[in-house]
Amino acid sequence: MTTLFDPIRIGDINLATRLVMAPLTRNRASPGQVPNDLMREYYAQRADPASGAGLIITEASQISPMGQGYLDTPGIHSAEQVAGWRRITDAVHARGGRIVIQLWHVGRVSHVSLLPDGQAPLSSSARAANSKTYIAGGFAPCSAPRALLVEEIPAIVAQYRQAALNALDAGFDGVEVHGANGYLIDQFLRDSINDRGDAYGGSIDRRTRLLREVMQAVAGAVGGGRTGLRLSPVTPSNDAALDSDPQALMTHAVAQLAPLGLAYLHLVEGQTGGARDHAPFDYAALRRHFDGAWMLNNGYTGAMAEQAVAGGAADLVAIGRPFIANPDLGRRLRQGAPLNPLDAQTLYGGGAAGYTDYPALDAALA
Ligand code: 8OZ
Repeated sequence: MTTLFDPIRIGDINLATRLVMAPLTRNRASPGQVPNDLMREYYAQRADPASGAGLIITEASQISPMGQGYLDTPGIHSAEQVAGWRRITDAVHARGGRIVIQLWHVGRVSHVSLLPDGQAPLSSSARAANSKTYIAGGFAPCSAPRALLVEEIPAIVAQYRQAALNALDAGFDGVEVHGANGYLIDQFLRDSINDRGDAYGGSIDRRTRLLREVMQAVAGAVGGGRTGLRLSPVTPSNDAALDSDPQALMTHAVAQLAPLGLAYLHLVEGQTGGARDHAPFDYAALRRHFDGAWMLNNGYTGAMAEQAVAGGAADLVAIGRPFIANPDLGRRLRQGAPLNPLDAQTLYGGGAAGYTDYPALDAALA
């Protein structure tokens, strides 16, 4: 029987365990959206597969200045950002860990104060997200977007490609494209948001075209075996209303990616950070269209994760919030040790408090 703590090879990446640290936005990058030494300490604390994660997926990181939607999130588009990430990947690898970066374009989930020259956010349509983002001074309603012109789309795809190349320069083991949670790619996928009449809107095949072009570009640049994808078929995050047929949409999206030989697919089941049964969706049926490693996420306890791997529902399980409060979550799950509680006040922004000061078991014993 396979356990959560057995090794696995996903694409070209060897992992010591199947316990994954999910991508978690923490808003602690330095000016210029540059990853810093505090972030390095945070990731390094969680990197040793014997005590932490078999794979770390970084916090979502914007591929371009227009891809940013929240204050102080890191980027992967400037030389300074690549240098900052290099120090982090070196620290993770020194502890025997593996780390991929989540490539992010927020689309309409942004605010003019965060964007170059106060531009309007970009999306598939001009429909505004009835949602909030986090800017200097606190939460603010998302700004009204403008629909990307069809001739602007190749440049967006090229930004994903360049970001993936930058990620390899920064020493990452691979990349995960963020296709979930109502951000740009999801804004093209769903007919609740995408009202385009061109080659990127209308039929399922056209709404999945941006995703397909992005995945082809990224996998073409760094190899399918170093490329993953996160999808959230039914999440309502960021005012992403349900698609009229999520099962058909996701099936087509995933089936069309088969030639790329992706390392893994990462599925958020239900409402991200909320109800796992938020809306009906058959994740096991979707899996039948994918040959790579199958990663599940959302609200997993250690017991649920062990059951999912042992029972074959998942090859890997990504756990988010418990990894914030427990740098040694892997060791705690193996030992059945109690978990530190999460301080929700220190999730977004700030310094070491609630970030790098959660105690490990050995520190608690000492
Ligand atoms: C929480 C706060 C800000 C961003 C996501 C990147 O939902 C996020 C995110 C989560 O995927």
